[in-house]
Formats: sequence, C-alpha cells, structure tokens
Amino acid sequence: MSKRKLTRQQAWRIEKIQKERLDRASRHKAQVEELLEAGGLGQEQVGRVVARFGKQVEVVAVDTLGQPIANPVRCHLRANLASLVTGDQVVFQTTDDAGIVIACEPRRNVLERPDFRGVIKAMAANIDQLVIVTALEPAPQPELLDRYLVATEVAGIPPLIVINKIDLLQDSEVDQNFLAAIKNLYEVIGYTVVETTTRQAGGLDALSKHLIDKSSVFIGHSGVGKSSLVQALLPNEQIRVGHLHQQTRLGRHTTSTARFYTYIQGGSIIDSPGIRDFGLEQISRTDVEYGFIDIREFSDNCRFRDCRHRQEPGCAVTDAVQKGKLSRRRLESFHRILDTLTGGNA
Ligand SMILES: Nc1nc2c(ncn2[C@@H]2O[C@H](COP(=O)(O)OP(=O)(O)OP(=O)(O)O)[C@@H](O)[C@H]2O)c(=O)[nH]1
Ligand SMILES: [Mg+2]
Ligand SMILES: [Zn+2]
Repeated sequence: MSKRKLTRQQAWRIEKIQKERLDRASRHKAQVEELLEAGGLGQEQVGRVVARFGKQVEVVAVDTLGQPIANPVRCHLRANLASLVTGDQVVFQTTDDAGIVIACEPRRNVLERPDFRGVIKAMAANIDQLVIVTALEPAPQPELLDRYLVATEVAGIPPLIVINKIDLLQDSEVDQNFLAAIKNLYEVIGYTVVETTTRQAGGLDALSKHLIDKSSVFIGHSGVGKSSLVQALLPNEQIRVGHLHQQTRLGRHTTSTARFYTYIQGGSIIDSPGIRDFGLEQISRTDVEYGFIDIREFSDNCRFRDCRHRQEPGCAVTDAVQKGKLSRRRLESFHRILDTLTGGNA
C-alpha cells in the first residue's frame, strides 16, 4: 500500500482514539489497584471465565469437578495477566459486588478466529469439540463447511457437523437429495454429521448424545440457529435468538460474545457469535493441505513433492478423483480455498 499523508482531521481522530484508549487503560488499572488496596477481598477461588466484555470477564466459581457453585461475577484482570477468553480456568477473589482475576491456568488449547477487522483473536479455550452448525436456511455452502473443517484440523480440535432446521425440508430450496449427498460426502471422509431441528420434539436427540462430558463450542454463520439449539438443550437458560433478515434470509449477528454454559447431562457448551465470512487468509498452503484430511491421504504419493494436484503428471490426488476414491467437489473446494490465500504462499 502506498504511504499517503494523513489529513489533519485523520491525524486528529487517531490521536483522539489513542488518548481515549490510554485513558481507559489507566482507569482500568486504577480500579484494579483500588480493589487490591481496599483489602476486603475474599479468599482465592477457582473459577471459569463464562464470558468476556472488553477488558472485563464474567467468572463463575466452580467446585473440584468443574461444576458452578455461585452466580457469575464481573471481574477485572490483574495487570500482569494477558487477555482471557471464555473457557479459561482462573483463580479469582471477590468483594461484595466486584472481583479480580489473579491467575490463569495454562490453556489446553485455544480457538482463534478473525474478528470483524480480520485480526486473528482467541475466542475460547480448553475445548474438546467444535460443533460446526449449518442449516437448510441460510442454505448450506459446502465450501464454507470445508473452510471450517480446515480450521478445526489446524487447531487440532475434533469437529462435529450439524445440519439444523431440517423441519424446513419441504419449504427450503435444499432438497432431500442434496442433503443426503452432503451428509454422505462428509461421513465418507470420517466426520460425524447429525441433523437437527429445534421445532420438533426429539429434534435434538441426534446431537445431544455427542455433547455429554465434553466441552463443545458451537460455531457457524449467523442465523443458522446456534443459540436456538443451545436454548433448546438448556431450557433453564435465557438465551437471545434473532430472526433472519426478511429479504436476504441471512442472520443478524444476534449473539455478540462467546458464552459458556454448563450442560446438565455433563460437559459444557459455548455459544459463539456467528460469522459471515470465515477468512483463512492467515493460513498457509501447508495448513490447507493438512486440513483436507481426505486429500492428505493421497498427496504423499504424488510424483512431485510440490504437486499442486491440478494437471501434474503422476498426481495421486487427481488419480484418486478419477477412480472415484476422492470427491471431485472437495478437490475443487481445496483449489478455490488456495486461490483465495494471500501472501503468495498458495
Ligand atoms: N425453521 C427453523 N428455524 C429455526 C430452527 N432453529 C433456529 N431457527 C430460527 O433461526 C433464526 C436464527 O436463530 P439463532 O439461534 O439466533 O441463530 P444463531 O446461529 O445463534 O445466530 P447469531 O447469534 O446471529 O450467530 C431464528 O429465527 C430461529 O427461530 C429450526 O430448527 N427450524
Ligand atoms: Mg446466536
Ligand atoms: Zn498431486
């Protein structure tokens, strides 16, 4: 990008924003110090971050089995702590109406994703399973699903694929054959695919058994019904759901922060804000090849180590497609994802 001179107004705005940030940071520091100096802080307790709001987090005290034993408390972070995310295990102290997090356990793993500016940020920690939610409306886009799957493989967290709103099978543009084809495609690769609906009794049976004793994060585009599923799974909670846009039939980004819930049958569920674009721009070609586990299985046998699996001679991947051992759609999707990578590493 060419360097260009900032106009006076832009420079003024930037300075103003930076000053506001500094003010906020020093206010925050002062609040933390005040709490510490005031004494009166209770005993150290073990807790879990259930949501994050800017620089503050909501923490719930847990027992040795990880079960919540009190209501969530809004907490400041001690200055030496890096930022926390939903699912973090922490040590904290409280006063009557506020709290302070003093330590964070090392994370088992962390889920990252681009924020609305495209900056990669941690979103949730200590996760056993990523539940990728798709729906009949907004219609499932297999290529997007492939992008999520690459992300889960790279993060090393096993995925579970959900196709929600199957009650719409009659009304939506998606027909039974398309649905069966998607399901079959991913099952053949080795993924588990379940169909759900929040509109019919028993509509979550296929899903609920996969959640027991695991810590799951629900991810997927806005409007597919993540929060509706979580609400149906946890009837005692009060969770906001949003309507789809009348014309575009897209979601409205109703959920704004990742939130942790305890699953009554054992385990936990984190509901996360939907995403419109799931960029993989920060990921390398090697990651994408690793993330397509079905392609990976054949690519070791290509004649050339840097084979792009397009028209190269001796390509074991295109050979597998011709022999019907590998889905052509997945290979096309693989190429399209690589085509979108920036930085010349595709
Ligand atoms: N027909 C039908 N509609 C559903 C189903 N589940 C959810 N919905 C509807 O889908 C819309 C969006 O639901 P939400 O649960 O807010 O979707 P979300 O994925 O949490 O969206 P964000 O928070 O914006 O990411 C709402 O109008 C729900 O009533 C279902 O099984 N069938
Ligand atoms: Mg939601
Ligand atoms: Zn090849």
